[in-house]
Amino acid sequence: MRLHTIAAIPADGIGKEVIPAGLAVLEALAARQGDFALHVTEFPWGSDYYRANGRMMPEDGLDTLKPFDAIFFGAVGDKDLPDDVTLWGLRLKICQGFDQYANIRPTRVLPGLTSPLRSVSPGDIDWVIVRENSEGEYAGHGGRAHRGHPEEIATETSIFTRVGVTRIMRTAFRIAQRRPRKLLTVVTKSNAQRHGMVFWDEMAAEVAREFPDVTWEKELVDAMAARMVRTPASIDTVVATNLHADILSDLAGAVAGSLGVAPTANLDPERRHPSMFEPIHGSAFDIAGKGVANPVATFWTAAMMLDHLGETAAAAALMTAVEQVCADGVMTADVGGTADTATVTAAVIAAIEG
Ligand code: GGG
Repeated sequence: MRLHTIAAIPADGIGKEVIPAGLAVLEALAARQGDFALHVTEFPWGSDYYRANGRMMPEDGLDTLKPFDAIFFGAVGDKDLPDDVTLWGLRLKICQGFDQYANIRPTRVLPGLTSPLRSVSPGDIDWVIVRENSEGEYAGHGGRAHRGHPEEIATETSIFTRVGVTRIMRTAFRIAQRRPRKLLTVVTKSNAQRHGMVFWDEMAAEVAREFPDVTWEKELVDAMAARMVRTPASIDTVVATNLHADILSDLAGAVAGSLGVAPTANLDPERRHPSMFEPIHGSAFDIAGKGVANPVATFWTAAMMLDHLGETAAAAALMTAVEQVCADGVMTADVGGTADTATVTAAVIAAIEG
């Protein structure tokens, strides 16, 4: 019996609803497969923890998480706390603390779902967006001066390093290389941002020499947004900076039906630290506590976590069950259904148990 240790951090808002749903599905899957087990430890960190302790996670939180095989994360964000406090205090602290520099965001239109774009047929979208997850616009560099005065200034400095850019390029080229079309689009804004973004283009060209079997192209981020809507079938694997890929992947989720189905993996590809798996969506406090959140993004995220842990058969079985339930029309309101979180979860568990 293979044993995997999982740190579960539901955190805020609908994270507290979708992570228990994901854990229930994982438990059913492990019981069904019979050859692996998950040992889950839950951590009550996030905005409620902040209200009680003045911080989003304990000071030694990263040391606590380090021995785990993977982290299963919900969402961060609270209507009464500043977003930058909650984001930097938990999600970014873990991503940057464990150097999870590769954020992988697959997009497909799942069976039974429809894209809001009338021109899109389900097979048109099969993308993987690779988000640089450790530096760039999220480097945290900048400052404020002359607060409250007419001459007040604020700076936010993007930092791109040779190590940071080449390693994300290599990750993206490797992913593109494993996919049938072997096509990588490198997204920048190098016409306007003539230092960091031109550096990205140069690093792409340099790393591309290691992958002669991969076709690659450059695209400006604004043109890429239009292309995702107008000619989605022309896209396969995409690599972009922390901020650009964050924006493009929200668009991708919406184009594929809903952010409620979009998964993500924050990987340390060298496996020096645990990687973290989470739905792309945030805490969605407008629907939190109502039991109506779409758990599909979390189930897909759980499948990515299983893949990472080497449980590829279980990951495939989970995606088959999710696709069957979506095709049967058991869906939440964000994708046109009437089911609640518990109903979708029960249907996926039933499909797993066959
Ligand atoms: N599960 C993803 C999540 O909680 N995201 C919250 C958020 O505000 N993210 C902003 C970002 O990652 O750029």
